[in-house]
Amino acid sequence: MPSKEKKAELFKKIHDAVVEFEEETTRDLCKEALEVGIDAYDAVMAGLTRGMDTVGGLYEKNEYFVPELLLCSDAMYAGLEVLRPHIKVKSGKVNGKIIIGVVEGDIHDIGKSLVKTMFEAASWDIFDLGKDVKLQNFVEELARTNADVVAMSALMTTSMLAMPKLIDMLKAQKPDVIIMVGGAPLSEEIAGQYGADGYAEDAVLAVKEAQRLLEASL
Ligand code: B1M
Repeated sequence: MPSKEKKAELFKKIHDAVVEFEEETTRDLCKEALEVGIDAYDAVMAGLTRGMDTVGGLYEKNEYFVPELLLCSDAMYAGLEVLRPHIKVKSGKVNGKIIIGVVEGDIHDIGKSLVKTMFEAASWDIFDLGKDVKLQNFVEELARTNADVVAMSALMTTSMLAMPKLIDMLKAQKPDVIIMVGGAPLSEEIAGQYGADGYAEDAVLAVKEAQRLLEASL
């Protein structure tokens, strides 16, 4: 096992590579992290995701603009591709079927992809609709798959406003479907106001909450 210092050093390097949009370096550092025995999930959270947090701060300070955000996102995704197959999540007593997507008007899909990765690692059946998904597409996918859970993501205070309408549409289609919402502008309180069954602050908690809600519904 790597020392605490070695881990911290590699996380910092991964963070910096994302911030400096060095796609190839991010990929290589993530491979190195796996080779030295670092947990893949820790590398995602302490390296890649922290990098994106810093990028967000630079954007807010007008030091980075949309082109830089796109390049940083590419670096983040390059690292995630390396780490994704190695992420382990404890499976619950039951694993369900889940539809996941980013609501219409919103193209931020990094968080959604992390959530999807965690559900994959927990052996759920996943139907990923992608980003900027028309509300009707969620409803049609629910009719097609009869999924247990629908998880919707939004990163903007504007796009999240579509969620209550979508929740009504989904509940009309399948009254007992479990609906979860997430994304930076959401909160437990807003989820309740929107009529969602669950909310999760991050990708790992999303799996735990979905497992809890599904077990409670059986
Ligand atoms: Co834009 N963007 N962006 N952006 N972007 C934000 C969101 C913003 C907050 C930046 C800012 O102004 N401070 C702001 C939104 C403001 C608002 O709320 N109104 C913003 C804006 C304004 C915009 C544009 C309008 C900019 C423009 O064009 N002028 C435009 C929007 C276009 C559109 O969507 N229609 C835009 C575009 C982009 C890029 C394409 C360049 C790029 C996205 C690339 C991509 O996703 N493929 C981008 C990025 C990278 C960001 C920031 C910097 C980072 C977002 C991110 O990936 N975070 C962001 C600023 C910030 O967040 N500080 C910003 C990392 C990710 C891991 O976190 O997505 O929160 P997050 O996911 C977490 C949790 O939230 C949770 O789990 C995840 C992992 O633990 N979670 C869920 C997420 N979904 C969940 C679903 C669940 C459960 C948990 O289901 C149950």
